[in-house]
Amino acid sequence: MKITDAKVLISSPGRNFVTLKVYTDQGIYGLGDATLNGRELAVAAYLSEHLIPCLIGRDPFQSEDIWQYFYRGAYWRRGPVTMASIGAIDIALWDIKGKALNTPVYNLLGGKSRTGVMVYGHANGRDIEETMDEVGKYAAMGYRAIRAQSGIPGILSTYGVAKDKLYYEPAEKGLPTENLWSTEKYLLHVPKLFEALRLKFGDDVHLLHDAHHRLTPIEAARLGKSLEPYRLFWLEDPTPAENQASFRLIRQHTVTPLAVGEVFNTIWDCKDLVQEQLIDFLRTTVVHAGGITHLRRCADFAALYQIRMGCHGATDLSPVCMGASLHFNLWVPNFGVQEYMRHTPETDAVFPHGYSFERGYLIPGDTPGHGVDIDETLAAKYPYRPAYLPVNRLEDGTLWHW
Ligand code: CS2
Ligand code: MG
Repeated sequence: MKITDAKVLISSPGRNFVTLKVYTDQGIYGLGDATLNGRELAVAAYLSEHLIPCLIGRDPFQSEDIWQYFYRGAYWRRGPVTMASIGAIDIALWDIKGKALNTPVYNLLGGKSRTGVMVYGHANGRDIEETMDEVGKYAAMGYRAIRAQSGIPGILSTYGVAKDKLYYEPAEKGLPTENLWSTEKYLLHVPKLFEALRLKFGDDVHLLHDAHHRLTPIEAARLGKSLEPYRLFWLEDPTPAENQASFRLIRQHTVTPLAVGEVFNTIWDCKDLVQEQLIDFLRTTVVHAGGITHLRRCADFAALYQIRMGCHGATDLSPVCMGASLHFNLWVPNFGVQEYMRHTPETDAVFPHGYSFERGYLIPGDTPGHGVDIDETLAAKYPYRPAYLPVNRLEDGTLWHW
């Protein structure tokens, strides 16, 4: 089999998605997600200008060699743009292989290790009351794991707290907006939220929280410690992880489980965190970690240290990424949970897919490949619109962690 062509499709059915379509000489095509929130066109250009010309003529079954060729051959290794581009190609090649062999991708990885993929939903509200109501709605929908974020008294708008509840979108149209942030107010508020949630919902539901890299290590340690009575499933991104050693300080003070990695793109980003057992869940996902080929390597490495996978699954990862991620998660032995922020009906219509939600689990379906397609005619009706994540400043104007 030979790759004959590939093209990049950019579409914005409510939010921007970059999709790679790879064609073969046997009439089979594969799809890969290449979306990098707020930097979409950089990945599109990297693929069209630099990778696609080198991809044509290769055998799609040699996905390992193609991965190594693009990773090692470029000389310039790693980084989100490079790795999302390689990731898109890799996802498309696994899709082609599954279709050619008439089997779902999870069978190529080693088959089912479980019957469904436990997912967590996003409950968020302006205050504790509204957040409790939202958690109640997710529990009623059958979710077994729920992430809770609440507005903070005295802070105008809080990242992660949205007007649209079921279809929360982190980026905003136009140039980046700026939010104000106060760590002091946040640290006082969050334990009150989780105390109220445990009182109302008891012990059966898994509760999660995302700190969005906003804290210093000692502040993160304090938050983890103050949340211990409420037994979180995880506390996510408590502090930025460029300096992986920061997590030693957090670990010295708290047993609240930690989840990190949605901004990671290679195994090197998590090397010390994993080897020193400084985290409990690795959140890197298929597209941003160079595809299934590299994410599998990260997961196997993490498994040696009893760290489980908890892949990022916000709305800015397209249904193509979600499809690939579900096959990966159905197989991966050290699975924890998968994030599931529901896509809008417009997005779902552009990306017809076989996965479905059942009683707190996503089931990938048995369609050959990863089971997600694109309706190109519909996609063409939604042209790209610039949109960015907000930027954060402290109350005195200091630029703060993302
Ligand atoms: C968040 C995301 O889902 C999460 O855990 O951190 O909303 C994240 O901010 C966006 O996906 C960034 O593009
Ligand atoms: Mg997050």
